[in-house]
Amino acid sequence: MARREIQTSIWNPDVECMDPEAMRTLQGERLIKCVHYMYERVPYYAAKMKAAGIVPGDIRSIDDLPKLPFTDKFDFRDNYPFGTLAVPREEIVRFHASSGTTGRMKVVGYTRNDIALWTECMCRSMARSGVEKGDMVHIAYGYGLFTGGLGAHYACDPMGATAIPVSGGNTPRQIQILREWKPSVIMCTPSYMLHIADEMNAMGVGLDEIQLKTGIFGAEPWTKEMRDQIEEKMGIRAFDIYGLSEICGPGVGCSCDKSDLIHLEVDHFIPEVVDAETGALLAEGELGELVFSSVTKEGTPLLRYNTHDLTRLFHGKCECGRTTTRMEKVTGRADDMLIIRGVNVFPTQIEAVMLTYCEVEPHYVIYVDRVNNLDRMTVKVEMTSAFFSDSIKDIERIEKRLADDIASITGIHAKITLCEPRSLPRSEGKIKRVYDQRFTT
Ligand code: DLL
Repeated sequence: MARREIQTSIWNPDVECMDPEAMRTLQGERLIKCVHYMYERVPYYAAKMKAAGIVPGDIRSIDDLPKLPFTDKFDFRDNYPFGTLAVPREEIVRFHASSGTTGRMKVVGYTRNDIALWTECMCRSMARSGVEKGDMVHIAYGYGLFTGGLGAHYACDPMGATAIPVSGGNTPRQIQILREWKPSVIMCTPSYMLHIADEMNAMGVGLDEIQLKTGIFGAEPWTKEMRDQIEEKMGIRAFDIYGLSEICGPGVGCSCDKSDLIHLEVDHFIPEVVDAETGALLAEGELGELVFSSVTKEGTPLLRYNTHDLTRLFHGKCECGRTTTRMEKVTGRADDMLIIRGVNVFPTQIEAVMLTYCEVEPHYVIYVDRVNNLDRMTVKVEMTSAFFSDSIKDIERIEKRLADDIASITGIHAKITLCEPRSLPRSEGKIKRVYDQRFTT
């Protein structure tokens, strides 16, 4: 079925299409203000600056940013719950939090201005993805401490769009709403979109019964191959929205209709990409860890916060007319990287190979364990219903071909097991794809 037309727009052309030099000046001014603000109000960051022998006066322009010390998830852990706040708790109108690998939640406080700033950024993302006045927006990101649901929700009002706060879960009800209320926009994780698509198919709900035109997906790594599958299965355009709780939630950036790269809201969140080992600043186009300075936030501002997400940055004007820095799709974070027999492997590398096969579905799980001191990787992936009915010989043939193709990309030979359709676990939010049993007792 042909996709419905979408009309994208530029929410804030003054900023999104700003002359790059003027943007750097603006960033510099905001950075200088933020450094003073943090130094005076946030003891843990003042201590870091003192330890690095830096005073606020040392930061005179955007070029001085690399002089500043990094922040990390450990700063949230060490200052849990409210020690990262730059304002008295009474000025915070909302908290969000995300669970971290440190075992303690990363708690982020928003003042009224912070909520307004977040909303502005979300409006930019949504306009970029084809949301217009009058659209009905089905929000299937979770509502709660997770930022997905409420972040999307608050932008609907200024856009003149209607929010449907469905939240995640209860898939039959999601489908009922898609079919009976006919929203034009959906927002959820890409893995949940695929699950909804499969359930629609199983229930015999056709694309002619729904009226979605666009989807805004994020909160987890996903490949271009996964995007193509979503666009085809749902008959929509699929956009990539990026964000993290510590910086504001969704809306730190979003792709446009002219490229796969993600435009970042650089007037508020100054990006850098640094070498994972040395922390040295990397040049345009080099792969490294993404670092943000959220220079206009009041509640929990952060300077040089290392997200550990891996990407590359690109400057220069986009075909869509925007001039803001863009980043490559985040295909994983340094924490997601598996080291198998000394070789670095990202789950998204495996996904990209598998999704080129018409015999399998984009539902997979990766297990890693250790047998006789040797790492072993097993990938379970679902077959399509059509292929499932084929003979055992064909199944073995595809398993071998997949294993060979994955080995040629990653350098690791994985055991591939094709499973029955609809047999692997599904997710209603962020999906867990990797089960690493090597480090569990
Ligand atoms: O996932 C915020 C969000 C909600 C983004 C809804 C987009 C849509 P956290 O739970 O703090 O916040 O997780 C942040 O998720 O550092 C990335 O590793 C990953 N992530 C988020 N968006 C993308 C994306 C939300 N578009 C962490 N592509 C980030 C790849 C993403 N990874």
